[in-house]
Amino acid sequence: MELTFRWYGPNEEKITLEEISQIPGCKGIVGTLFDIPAGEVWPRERIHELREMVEAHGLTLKVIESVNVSDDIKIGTDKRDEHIENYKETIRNLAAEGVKVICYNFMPVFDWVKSDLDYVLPDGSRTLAFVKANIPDDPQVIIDRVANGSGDFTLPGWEPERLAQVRALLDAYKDIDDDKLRENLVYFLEAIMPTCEECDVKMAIHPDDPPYSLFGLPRIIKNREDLDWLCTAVDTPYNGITLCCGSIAEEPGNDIYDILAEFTRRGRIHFVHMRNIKYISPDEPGNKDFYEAPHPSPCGSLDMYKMMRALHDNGFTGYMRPDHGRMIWGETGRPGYGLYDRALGIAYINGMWEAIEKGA
Ligand code: CS2
Ligand code: MN
Repeated sequence: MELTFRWYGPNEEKITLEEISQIPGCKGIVGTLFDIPAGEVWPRERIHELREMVEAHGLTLKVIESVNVSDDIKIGTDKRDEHIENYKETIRNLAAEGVKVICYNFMPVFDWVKSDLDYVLPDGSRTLAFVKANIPDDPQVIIDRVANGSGDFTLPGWEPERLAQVRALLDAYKDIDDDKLRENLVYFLEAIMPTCEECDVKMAIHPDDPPYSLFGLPRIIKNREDLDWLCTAVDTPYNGITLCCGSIAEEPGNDIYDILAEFTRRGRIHFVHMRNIKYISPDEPGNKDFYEAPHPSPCGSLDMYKMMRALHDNGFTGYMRPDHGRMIWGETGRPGYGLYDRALGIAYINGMWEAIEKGA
């Protein structure tokens, strides 16, 4: 298991690589080239530059999050083959610079959705939350809210250029149901798998966040059945999963521990987002509201030890990162992606892994 930390790049971050390199136990950066639009090639020189920057701080660049898949590929327009060729070129360029895992998602229009980016906990810390009653029926309202609530930062998947076209995009998806989206995912994966095998780069899909439909859009990576379908439909270890514990557990009906165990055993989990969430009204039937809790088990609804054991006991050898953190100690910045609380998350995960390994 190798611990990593997500970093958006020098122009997007106020967190420095030096600060990250000082987090004990953190081995690598989960990097990105944030400015390249989905569908275009990531130039080798740009990747090389990023890698040199990262390695100069004693860190590795083995995981990318994300190489976004264009809506043309998700919808299956006549531009998709061109975008797929570009994606393959990006895979080759990444492989040439030593990258091993590519995280991506297949969510239409939006990446993750939360109702609150600044949900205040009793201790004064601020976190991300999903409260159904605060999700408007009209997605435009939430777009405006994200645009106004994320400070100077752009959130992944919520880039202003994309959101400006959101109406047109929602329209373009009107004939895409779950089956059609599945068909398009398989088309994409089958097209790129030979390149992944040749380059030894593993694809790792991020589950839908939240793992149920919003705004009437299709959702296909929500639960155990969906993950099983994915692995079976394109049956090679290069077609794998980013197991985002928080996202999967946002549906309380999902057994996150069993899912971790099964897909680790099947050799399909290449990257893990380790996160705790706290259900806000667990006693109310059907209520799935939650906030993103500090990583330790007692702070949230998930048993972090049980999740880590499920990975360890089934032979997990991939990459892991703490997931979103709260804003604490006066820090401001990109919601979910501050330095301090995520660093606490890494320290906790690291300690737990050492104890499990030595106790085994
Ligand atoms: C991430 C996702 O910030 C986050 O919530 O978990 O944005 C994730 O990076 C993408 O869905 C992966 O493609
Ligand atoms: Mn995640």
